Order: sequence, then C-alpha cells, then structure tokens
Amino acid sequence: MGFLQRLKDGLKKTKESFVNQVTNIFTGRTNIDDDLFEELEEVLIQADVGVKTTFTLIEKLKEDVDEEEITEPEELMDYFQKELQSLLQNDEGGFKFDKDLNIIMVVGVNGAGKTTTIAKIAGRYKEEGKKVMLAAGDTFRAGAIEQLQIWGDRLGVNVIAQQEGSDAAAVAYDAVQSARAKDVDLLIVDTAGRLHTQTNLMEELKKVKRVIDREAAELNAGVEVLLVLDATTGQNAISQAKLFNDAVDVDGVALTKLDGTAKGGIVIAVKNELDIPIKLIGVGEAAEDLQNFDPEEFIEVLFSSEE
Ligand SMILES: Nc1nc2c(ncn2[C@@H]2O[C@H](COP(=O)(O)OP(=O)(O)OP(=O)(O)O)[C@@H](O)[C@H]2O)c(=O)[nH]1
Ligand SMILES: [Mg+2]
Repeated sequence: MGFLQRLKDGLKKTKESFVNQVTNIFTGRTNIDDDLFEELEEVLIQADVGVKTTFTLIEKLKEDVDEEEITEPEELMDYFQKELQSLLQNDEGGFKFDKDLNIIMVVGVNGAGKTTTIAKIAGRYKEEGKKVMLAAGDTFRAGAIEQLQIWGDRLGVNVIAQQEGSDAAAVAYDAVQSARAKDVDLLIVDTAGRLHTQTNLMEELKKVKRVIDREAAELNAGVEVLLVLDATTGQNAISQAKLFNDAVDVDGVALTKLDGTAKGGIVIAVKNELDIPIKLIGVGEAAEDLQNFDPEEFIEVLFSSEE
C-alpha cells in the first residue's frame, strides 16, 4: 500500500465525520449567511480544532468573502481549505540532521506512543544508511527497558541501558558518550511516560534534558525534544503540550493515533494554539504509518472525495 493510501485510510474516521459535516455546510445551501458561519463554528469546535483557532478561521473566511466578493458557498469551501493549509504551514516535517551527532529526546504521557514512535524513526533512518542508537531512558516502568531492547534487536540498532530504577539522566549521559565514541549519527532517548501534572517527574525530565544539553554542547551535537501526543485525547493533548513545553522546550510534536479519532481537527489546534511544529503524524500501527507531516497533502487527502 502506498503512503498516500495509508494516510487516506488513517484519516477515514475524520473524513467520515468532520469533513462530511463541513462539506454539507458548504454544499447544502445557496447563500453565504450567518447560519453558515455558526454551523461551521460548531462543527470545528466539536472536531477539536480549538476555540481560538475556530474564531481565527471564521474571521479569515469572512474577510475572504468581502475581499474576493464570493457569493457561492461552494466556492467558499475552497477558501476554507486554503485557510486551513495556511494555518498549518510549518517548516518541513521530519527532522533536520545538520550535526555529526543528532539527538532526539522523546517525551510524553503514558501510552502516547513514545516507544513505538522511536522504533519507527530508528527503522526509517537506519534504512537510509544512518547509524542509529537508542537510549533506554524509561527506567521507571516495568518491562520498558526490555521493550526497547527488543526493538533494538529487531532493527539491528544498539541500545544503551542500565537496570530498572536507575537514574534516567545517567542513562542519557552514558548514551551520549557512547554515541560519540561509536560515531553515531542519530541517538534517540526514550523517557518514562508521565503525567504533565506530576511535578517530581517533570523535574526529572528537566534534569535529563539538562544533562543531554550539556553533553551535546561539548560535542557540538544537535538536540531536539519531540513531544508525542495521542490524538484521541483531544483537547487534553493541548494542556499536556503546554506543560511539557514549559518544562523542556518542545521542538516538535509527533501526533499519533490519528486513525483512532474522528476529531482530526486536533492537528490544527496543536499547530495553532501551541505554535509548535508538527513533525510527524501516526495513522496506524505499522512502521509506514508514521509519516512526515505535510500540511498541503494532509488537507488535500482530508478533503479528497476518492476512497
Ligand atoms: N492505532 C495506532 N496505534 C498507535 C499509533 N502509535 C502508537 N500506537 C500504539 O499505542 C500503544 C502504546 O505505544 P507505546 O509506544 O508503548 O507508548 P509509550 O508512550 O511508550 O507508553 P509508556 O512507555 O507506557 O509511557 C501501542 O500499542 C502502539 O502500537 C498510531 O499512530 N496508531
Ligand atoms: Mg514507552
């Protein structure tokens, strides 16, 4: 299956619910009136686009109507898609590797998809010929280290680990040293899932980040913090992101499990309410289901009528 087809399949629930409702609003009437905007507002908020972003979108559409003298609701739908695309405009999806050693620290709440996302990223860059290493920084949850080691074996990638209960920052330190000694291109550091409200665990995360930053500065290595968010958690993902961002300065988001929600509008809220770029989206469990986020393509696939 091609990657566009995977994207289409993954967004099926959102297409069937959110996109259908939006389409009906624009096609089921002859005039652009207040009712249209009110219905649109309701559908957008229900789809987790977020209140602030919804208001911005509606305002922009009203401006489009005035400036372009649009009278046909169907024509306005094209503008709606364009406004969505421009709201989602990012730097490119994926990561930039501009250093000899590049480090990605992966953070997020329990079960968001951190470890599987790490495995998918590792597999992808290994295939591209990069030397990849993993660090088992989840020293907290029983079985977490083993889970990463199994992935490492499967992918043929080195995993740096200590025993359960050890200091996550020490694992990160070891891993950076080892990555340098072994000429690794990409080191990905797993961390324990934690609730954004657990202050002590957030402090631990800051410590891990401090250690990585300090060691990376000595080696002139690049560091990115990737926050993994589960799309099915809706607006809660936004509050999580704010607190993780306060703690460790998030550089990008991987939004997983979009296949599991009809409220794909969360993509727009993440980008617009947080101003953190979405780098990757997850639309299923297979490795190929983790894709670089491309806003234009995303909106096109979302609104295309092809199956
Ligand atoms: N359907 C679907 N499932 C996903 C996606 N990404 C991850 N998962 C599943 O989500 C579950 C949890 O993934 P993990 O990677 O273990 O999550 P984690 O954040 O490491 O969890 P903890 O280590 O417990 O904090 C697994 O069953 C994954 O297969 C996705 O894009 N779509
Ligand atoms: Mg994990």
